[in-house]
Amino acid sequence: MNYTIALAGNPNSGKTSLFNELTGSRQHVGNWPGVTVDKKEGAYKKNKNVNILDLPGIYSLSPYSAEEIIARDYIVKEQPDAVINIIDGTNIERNLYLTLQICETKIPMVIAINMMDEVDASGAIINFEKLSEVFGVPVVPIVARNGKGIEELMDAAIVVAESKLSTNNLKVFDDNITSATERIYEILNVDEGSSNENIGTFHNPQLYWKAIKIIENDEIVTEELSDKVKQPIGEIIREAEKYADGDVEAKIADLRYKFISKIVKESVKKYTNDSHVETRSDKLDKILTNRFLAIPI
Ligand SMILES: Nc1nc2c(ncn2[C@@H]2O[C@H](COP(=O)(O)OP(=O)(O)O)[C@@H](O)[C@H]2O)c(=O)[nH]1
Ligand SMILES: [Mg+2]
Repeated sequence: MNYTIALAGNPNSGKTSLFNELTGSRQHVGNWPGVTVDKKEGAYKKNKNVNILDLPGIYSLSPYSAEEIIARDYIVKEQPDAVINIIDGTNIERNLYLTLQICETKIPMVIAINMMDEVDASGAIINFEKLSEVFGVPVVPIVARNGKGIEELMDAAIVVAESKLSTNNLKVFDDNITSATERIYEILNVDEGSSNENIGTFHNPQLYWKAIKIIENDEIVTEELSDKVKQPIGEIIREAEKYADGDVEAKIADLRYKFISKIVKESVKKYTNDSHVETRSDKLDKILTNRFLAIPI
């Protein structure tokens, strides 16, 4: 099977370092259509059937920059077989904001926690199993700069691409936002001519993603709406705005930050006392018992 695996992450998370380690010298650099943003592709050096694509570095999937539009159009419309979401392990809280938004697209995903050399040197301990349990996808520690952990990462990414494993349905939003999103989803679903049976089952992840973007007041997605649905959706948005003190986008961002902050509290320990620092073999044990790495390839 041929797979395309896209690297997505914040600027400076180590995407290019990982891309170079994975592809070696087999790289093709072009441009995304119509813009002067680099498009880098290359074959995985251990398996030429796997194509690696380096997406532009971004902080969110909101359409505020050319990079964000490119990355999200690619993930949502072209749909790679899997996304490797690369996270700077020394900055997990900030990096998870993008992770949550990639989760919303329901694209098959693996999380790579990079800069593990720096994380280890700082004495911080990241609970990969816990993160993996929360997101429902593999979480693999790596050092992109020297290639440590990247084979395990690619093994996990290929399993995820084969099994189309997307993340858990995370309960990020509160009841009001959730209900507004569900109602928008149902309107879009009927408009697309889907049968009634499917209403409310969220069988169509692309529509659910659109519903979230609409409630977030995303101009690009909103402009694409048909006249027929604009009015009933507008009512739902106005109702949601009342509840969110006029700014649903800010409310949603706030709910995402709260969710992330809870995850980080549960899964990252920043020890300063040396006696608490795990030994290397403790860490290796943890990595080897990661349930996803036990999947035979
Ligand atoms: N210590 C450490 N530095 C890294 C690692 N991976 C990348 N870097 C450094 O982090 C910086 C940003 O990396 P780069 O690959 O350019 O990130 P990009 O902006 O996501 O493409 C560079 O200075 C890299 O050398 C790593 O695993 N450990
Ligand atoms: Mg780069």
